[in-house]
Amino acid sequence: QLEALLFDVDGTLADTERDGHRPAFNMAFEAAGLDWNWDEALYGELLAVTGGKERIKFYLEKFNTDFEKPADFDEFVKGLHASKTEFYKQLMAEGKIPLRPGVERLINEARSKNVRMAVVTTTTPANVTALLTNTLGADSESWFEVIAAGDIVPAKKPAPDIYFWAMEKMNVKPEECIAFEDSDNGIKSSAAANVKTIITINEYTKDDDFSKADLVLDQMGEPEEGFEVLAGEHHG
Ligand code: XBP
Ligand code: MG
Repeated sequence: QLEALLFDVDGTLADTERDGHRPAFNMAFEAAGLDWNWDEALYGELLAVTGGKERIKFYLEKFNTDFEKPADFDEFVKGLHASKTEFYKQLMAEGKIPLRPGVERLINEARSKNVRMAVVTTTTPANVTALLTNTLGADSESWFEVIAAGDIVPAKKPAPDIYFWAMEKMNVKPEECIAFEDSDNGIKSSAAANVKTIITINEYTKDDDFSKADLVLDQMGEPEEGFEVLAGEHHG
């Protein structure tokens, strides 16, 4: 019995990484007087680590080892990341990042059939609010019973913790849910939580390993829109 749809955000609901998060990070770096610049290729490598603060630290460990860390390094990263969130919200308010094809239809159908919904993401809660309100409307956050996001659990995806947290809040079992994800870290997280997962790939994730997915699609749009089943079965 299907009870709930569990939605990842970045890459799944919208293509937020390349034109949303990435430029917002760069704007925050510039505002802080840092000469760091994350181009699209580098950002693809940085996506190996989820969470913005974690990603900044990963960048310094792996790609910018010459940078002299300030004594209050954690606070420094926190501040930089808070600034990035402000820039990200601005970008969302400009409305340049639309939902991916089929997402709005799916959400509306779930609502009309009283299928419960939740957001399960590693991104900052304010980013979820910004995306939803600027695409689906001011009250759309309330359509989601639970918004599991950001630092709610310390171990972010690929750990299953955020899925377990959301399902516990909703009092649902994994077998009563379907997860929607777009990435390697996403499927690792949902699969480890034993939730059946539908993947919609994107430019950054198209070569990821989705062997644990139940269905791999290029998008959630209707067949007329160029719908293509890449793996798994498509019923009707
Ligand atoms: C997205 C992420 C996040 C965002 C940045 O994961 O990995 O880190 O890139 O968001 P998901 P913050 O697809 O699971 O949502 O800077 O707010 O952490
Ligand atoms: Mg994602």
